[in-house]
Amino acid sequence: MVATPDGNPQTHRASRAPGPDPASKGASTAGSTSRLFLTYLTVGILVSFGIGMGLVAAMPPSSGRTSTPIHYSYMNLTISINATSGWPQYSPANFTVSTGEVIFTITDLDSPMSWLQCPCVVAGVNAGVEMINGTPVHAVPSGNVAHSFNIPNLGLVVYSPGLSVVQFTVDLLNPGTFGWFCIVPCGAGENPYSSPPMGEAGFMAGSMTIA
Ligand SMILES: [Cu+2]
Repeated sequence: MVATPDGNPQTHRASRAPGPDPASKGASTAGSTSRLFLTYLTVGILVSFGIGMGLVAAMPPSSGRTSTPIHYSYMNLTISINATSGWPQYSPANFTVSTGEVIFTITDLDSPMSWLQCPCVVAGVNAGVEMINGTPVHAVPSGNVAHSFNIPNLGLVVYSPGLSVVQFTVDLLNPGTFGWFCIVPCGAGENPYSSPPMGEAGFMAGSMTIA
């Protein structure tokens, strides 16, 4: 095998394809950089436009409606004093609501009661507020909290002041049966935390079925 005159193919190739001379290199690099920039800019604009049109096609602008609940309904609960036992009682205690957005109204006819240890923060309802006699609140004043309506498995917590009307809205999307109860110490016995109607089914506890 005979060696080539310089014996180095790489050097050979390099000498056959010389790079731009140092004087023109700056201008040429700037030129190709700006061409590259324009290419990227053009591609970027085209891609953005394409994505934009795609989004418009996929999500046509709604005709004035901001949210579109599938279905909404009402559920009315009343807290009154049971004539026989003298205990405060939710009615109905066991009920069924439709899936979708449900607007609850609790009409509390029981007398006002102070519960200063009350956590009293509303949770699990739309916008995080309940309406007390038409006024939206995130936390219920503890000086007058007669009862509550809690569904732990839905993260739902609302409080009902005495002699008031409470309203709240929840999105109940999944069917099922959920237990509810009142956590406000409304027991009629010596210990209001443990005596009936606290925890008493049909009075301060029950079940809500979503169907
Ligand atoms: Cu209660």
